[in-house]
Amino acid sequence: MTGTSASSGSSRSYGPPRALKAASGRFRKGIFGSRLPAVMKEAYSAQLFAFVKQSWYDAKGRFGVWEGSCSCCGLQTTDVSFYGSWLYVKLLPMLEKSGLRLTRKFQRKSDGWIPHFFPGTFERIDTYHRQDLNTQFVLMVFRDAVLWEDRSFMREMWPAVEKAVGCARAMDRDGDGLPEVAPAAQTFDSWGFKGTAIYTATLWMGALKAAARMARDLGKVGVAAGYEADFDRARRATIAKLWNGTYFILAADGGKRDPGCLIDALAGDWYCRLLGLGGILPDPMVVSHLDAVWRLNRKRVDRSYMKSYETPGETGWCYVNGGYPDRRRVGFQQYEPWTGMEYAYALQLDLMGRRSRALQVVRNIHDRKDRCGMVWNHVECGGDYFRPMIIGALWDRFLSGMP
Ligand SMILES: [Ca+2]
Repeated sequence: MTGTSASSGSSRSYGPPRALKAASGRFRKGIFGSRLPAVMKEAYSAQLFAFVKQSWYDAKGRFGVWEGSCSCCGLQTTDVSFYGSWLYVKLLPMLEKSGLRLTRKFQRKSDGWIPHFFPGTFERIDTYHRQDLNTQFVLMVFRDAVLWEDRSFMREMWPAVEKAVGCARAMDRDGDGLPEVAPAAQTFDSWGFKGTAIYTATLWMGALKAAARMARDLGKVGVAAGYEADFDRARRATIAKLWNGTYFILAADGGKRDPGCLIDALAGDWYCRLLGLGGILPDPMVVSHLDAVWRLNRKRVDRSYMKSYETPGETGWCYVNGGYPDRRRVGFQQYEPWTGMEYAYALQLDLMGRRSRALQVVRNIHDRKDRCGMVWNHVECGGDYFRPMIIGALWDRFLSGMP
């Protein structure tokens, strides 16, 4: 098979056709010949299909994945790559490395802020300064160094990690050890969290835990101790401000508490668990939160009001981004589901020993997309969206036989 370089227009050989066909056959057999549930095979291969369509590798070796089809948003969007890059981080480490190095190259010099995305070119970045990017970058660097057992990559990226942590810390304006969030300045960009938000709080704690481990591994004992003290303080403040006895509420702003139950509230927690760092919050609280999501966020698709991400003919169960005990609706990004977040929820369930529920979530997504003919094209901001590629992490857990 020969391919054509999009950037140069030249024809380039990717190896003998027969060898490529045989390798592709083995790869396919590895998926469909496995003993995993059929729905997992379908769901995983569907995202591989989207990945092939959506990835961009140029003649200079720069790599990125479109956030959505039809050139939606940008390439290698940090807050979406945080999820989607799990699909290829083990399969294609050099591509993942290239993506993170490119992101580091455009880190803001004055304060260490990590860029949001590349707007259809690798020559520049957009100017959307979201608050989750710095902590997500730190967690991705740690993940890649751990998965590849690559101390030199960790060392290479360390200065950028230290600056990103400093940038996130500066967002704590009331001195409680947790960054405050500006409305719409995180991945739920049309849903304005206010004050201390659980999503950014767990990302901050996860980043501190990962950065502390990297500092220890690199012999920076004093830096590690500082991060560990910051982590303990942030953890105490999170539980004091955001735990309601059953689940972690969406946000607290002064005396005002938003009781929303966010599907991926514990993003920093599952990242750390997956990478062998243990949880950042107590197991019973994490399990209780996941159970609350099951009660409050599990809904039947209702196209009378779910209009942004659903397709005609889509029916069945979904897990919306935000649930409320009084069933209020505060915005479309709250009362509708994103499949990438639903897969992240399935992953957390599996990490906490709820495999049958994890599989049920995957099956619910697959069944409702099957009914509307969108198994291979999940829509968030544009089709063939990057975020659902997180299913690669769940696939790896199922494949390795982890309980
Ligand atoms: Ca604070």
